[in-house]
Amino acid sequence: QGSRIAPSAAVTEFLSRLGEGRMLIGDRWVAAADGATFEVVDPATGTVFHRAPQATVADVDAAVAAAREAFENPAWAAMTPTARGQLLWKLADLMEANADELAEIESLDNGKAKLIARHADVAMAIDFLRYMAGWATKIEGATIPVSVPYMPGAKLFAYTQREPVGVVGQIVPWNFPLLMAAWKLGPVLAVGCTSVLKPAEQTPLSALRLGELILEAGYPAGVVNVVTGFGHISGARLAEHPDVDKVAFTGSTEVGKLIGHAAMRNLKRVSLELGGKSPVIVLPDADVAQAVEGAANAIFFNHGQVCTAGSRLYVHRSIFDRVAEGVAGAAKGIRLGHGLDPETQMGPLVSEEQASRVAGYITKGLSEGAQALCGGRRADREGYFVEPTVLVGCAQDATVVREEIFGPVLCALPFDDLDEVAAMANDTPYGLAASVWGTDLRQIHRLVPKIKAGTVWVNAHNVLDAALPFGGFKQSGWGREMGRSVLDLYTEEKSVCMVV
Ligand code: TXE
Repeated sequence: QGSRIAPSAAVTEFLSRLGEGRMLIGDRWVAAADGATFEVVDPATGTVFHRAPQATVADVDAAVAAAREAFENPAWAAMTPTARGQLLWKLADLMEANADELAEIESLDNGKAKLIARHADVAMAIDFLRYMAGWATKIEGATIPVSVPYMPGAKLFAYTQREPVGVVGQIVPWNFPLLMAAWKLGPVLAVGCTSVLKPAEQTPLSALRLGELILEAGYPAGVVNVVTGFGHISGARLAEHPDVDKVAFTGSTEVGKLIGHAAMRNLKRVSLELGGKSPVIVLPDADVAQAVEGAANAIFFNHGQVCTAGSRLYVHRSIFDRVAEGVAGAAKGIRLGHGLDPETQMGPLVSEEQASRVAGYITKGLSEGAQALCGGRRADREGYFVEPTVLVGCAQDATVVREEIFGPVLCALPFDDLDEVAAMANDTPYGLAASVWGTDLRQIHRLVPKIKAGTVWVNAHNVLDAALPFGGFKQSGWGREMGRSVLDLYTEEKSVCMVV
């Protein structure tokens, strides 16, 4: 077991290059201004294997200054769209050449299985950057016919153009550290903004490795800066910084509201991708085997640490027991283990805090009257493992049905008709995603428009594509990432009107 989970030579070298705490400001790898560091922990064992710089307000200020300088540097500001696209493609190629190492770093830092990190996180990050590389040359405006009543006879020519919004502060979470960094940096690099990226304190490493690859690709100094540190210090400074033009955040709704407030003080642009409590709705005519497998993946993928996790399962009463027991059966078969062990299907949760939080929710659910069809506790082993859990018998207003748990915990509830399930699905402050499982297209088409969510999947869950806009209704967020829509978040539209 021991040798199978030892880090590779490439990862060991990367960690020793970083040494005792280095982060990227401009093109320099620097320690925090006061030399402070924080622990980077392997969540499968609880051991500290690295220390990262704990950025201070002064460090964030230095990174923002570097980003501002880069934004104005002709080497970046005057780079042609074609060259920006080529550079982004080159970065994606470098990530592909180092994909195995990136996946291993992600697995060590976050706990997820390396195989999944390679084929989901890293592969999707590369795919997204290539998709965004294509947009670099397609950021267009429009010509608009205009006629002004108080200028009779005037000949006017008007058009719009899109310009990069400027210096962007980007704060990302720990559940998909590299992929979230790529979602944030892709549009920055396509449209010509610059970034100060702050990875989550639980998972700083893949963003630092990405920083190395960004310099290797040939980006001018300061186009991307990576500051590692705590949310309430470096994250909060980024959100309020007067010289940051836009803040982009993925994380909890609670922190999203703080960031929104801070951004509003200077009327900064802000985009927020926040929490969810996504419903999985199984109609009476669904293919039961398919729905069971789909519902299990919807909640257990990435250990339930997914903003779109299908954490509420609503099943038509006629097939409720078969589906709920089916998902519990699937959960019992999941092999827990260290992310670097090739046999592992589910790793630990990211931190002790997250594991005890999730276990606390399970205890609360059971005390509020739920029964566990499987799991129901922390796994009896070292590290931050929680057993995949299926709860039944929960009331619609139970805490476990209402709050985002962000762990492998599913609440299954029965329903009787479409209007009832639509109301139950929408009975949440969140509105990120939902899935509907069934074969009767008329019923599905009736249900989809009733669901208040940014994404609705049919006979699938968690299918994300670079070309599909992604974001939340209600308290799940503000703005749409990915697809063509993300360009609007990173550009200002300028109207130009001339008398000819
Ligand atoms: O998230 P935070 P946490 C949810 C999920 C989870 C809960 C807590 O329910 O259980 O949040 O996780 C930075 N100003 N999600 O506490 O705090 C922080 O450093 C500026 C859902 O880890 O939101 C990190 O980089 N930044 C979610 C990032 O915010 C601040 C993914 C996310 O951390 C800050 C993660 C502040 N005051 C958690 N405080 C999703 N929707 O995908 C923290 N940060």
